[in-house]
Amino acid sequence: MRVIVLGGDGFCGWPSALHLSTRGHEVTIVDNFSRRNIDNELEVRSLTPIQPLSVRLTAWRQVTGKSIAFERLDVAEQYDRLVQLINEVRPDSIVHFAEQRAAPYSMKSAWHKRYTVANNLGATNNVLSAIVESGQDVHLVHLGTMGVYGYSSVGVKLPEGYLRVKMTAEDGAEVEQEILYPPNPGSIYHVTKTQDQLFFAFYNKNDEVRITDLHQGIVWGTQTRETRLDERLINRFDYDGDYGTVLNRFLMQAAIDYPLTVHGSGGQTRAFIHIQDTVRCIELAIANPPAPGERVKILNQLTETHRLIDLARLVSNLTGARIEHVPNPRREADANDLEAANNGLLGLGLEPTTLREGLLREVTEIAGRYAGRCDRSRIPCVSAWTQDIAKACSSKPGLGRAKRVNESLGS
Ligand code: NAD
Ligand code: USQ
Repeated sequence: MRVIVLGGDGFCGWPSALHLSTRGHEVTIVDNFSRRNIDNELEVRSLTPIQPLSVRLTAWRQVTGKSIAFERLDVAEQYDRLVQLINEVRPDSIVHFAEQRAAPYSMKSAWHKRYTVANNLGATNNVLSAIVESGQDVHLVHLGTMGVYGYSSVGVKLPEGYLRVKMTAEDGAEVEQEILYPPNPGSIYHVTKTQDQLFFAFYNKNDEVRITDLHQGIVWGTQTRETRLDERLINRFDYDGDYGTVLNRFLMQAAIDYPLTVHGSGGQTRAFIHIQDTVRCIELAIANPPAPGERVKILNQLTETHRLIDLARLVSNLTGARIEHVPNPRREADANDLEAANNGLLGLGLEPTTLREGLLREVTEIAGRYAGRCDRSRIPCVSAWTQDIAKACSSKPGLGRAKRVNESLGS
């Protein structure tokens, strides 16, 4: 198949592009390098020494003999070039990773909120509109998030996207309907993902665009079979307070003898998936598009759910790292239950990598090996969800973070 990977230089996009290339697909990466520019803005760098994309692509050709094409393009801004590219490549599928994906970054300041909304909604609407304008039957596979549901399973398993509800009509009759599960976003970034869902529902209804929306949990791990082939292919590993996600942060913190930073009680339960399983899910989604005229296919892309404090204990038992409960800069429930259905991808053949088998390898292979590249001053989470929370965090500073919390709100 011919596949365009939007955001193919990023953490999920790069290993997905390599995996699809390995499986014989003709891959074109699109990226505007906004993620690399954000590293410059935040004065951080990936823990792993990621190479410029041209070096990555040359290495891939040298190691495997396979070519991946590249187009530098802003999906949210350069609409005409996007249409032109679709007309030239005539893709069977487009995989859409090209969004600003960090919740803390989206909450740093008014500018960051507006950038995240403009970029993410602009990109999603552009790709859908461009597919329609091209007149081609392209299957769009989008990376959404488990965060669209909020994080409470209200005593039942979160379904895959849709909820059957019963309502009572005026005449007392009972009416049944299936609706999108009520959105309950916890950050501006998560708001954009809930709004993406409405774009999908509309373009699917109006133009019969075939769409799969993958509601992914927190991705952990770094390497996949393909990115391990040569050090020039190494994937990015974000550890800073804005982009680092919780389990990868714990692994890195353990490797550099820094306390594991649990926000609040650690009773928050979240969904997780290893990066190796992410790339497999993308392959499965591409191979199993919805039928023409079928509604948007929503699949929950997670393999396990865990309470954060349990993860911290697991990493601590494995490495001897100390756990520190720090004030939570986010407005979120201090504890929640979370159970979610993931039958869709399991049914298509996903075989989950479990935390227990993968954790130790991550600590030694990546976090330990590149620990020397870590800038400890970038570890604290400095983006507070509200002014009041920023003040509260300042009065109870954890790990010398108070000053920078205030700075972030002023930016
Ligand atoms: P990332 O920031 O590493 O990668 C995103 C890539 O898209 C970057 O290379 C960036 O430069 C590019 N990009 C952003 N806006 C663009 C635009 N307007 N035009 C062209 N390129 C653009 O993020 P990631 O971790 O790889 O996440 C990819 C997708 O998966 C996101 O949509 C995210 O919401 C979703 N997701 C990620 C995780 C996770 O834990 N990383 C979990 C669930 C869902
Ligand atoms: N947390 C800590 N300590 C830390 C960092 C975070 O306790 O050092 C807590 C946060 O307060 C939060 C939880 O860990 O309760 C998860 O935070 P995170 O940064 O790991 O993940 P999140 O902000 O939810 O975002 C990530 C990705 C995003 C994706 C989402 C999937 O960045 O792109 O959509 O995971 S989900 O969580 O299922 O919504």
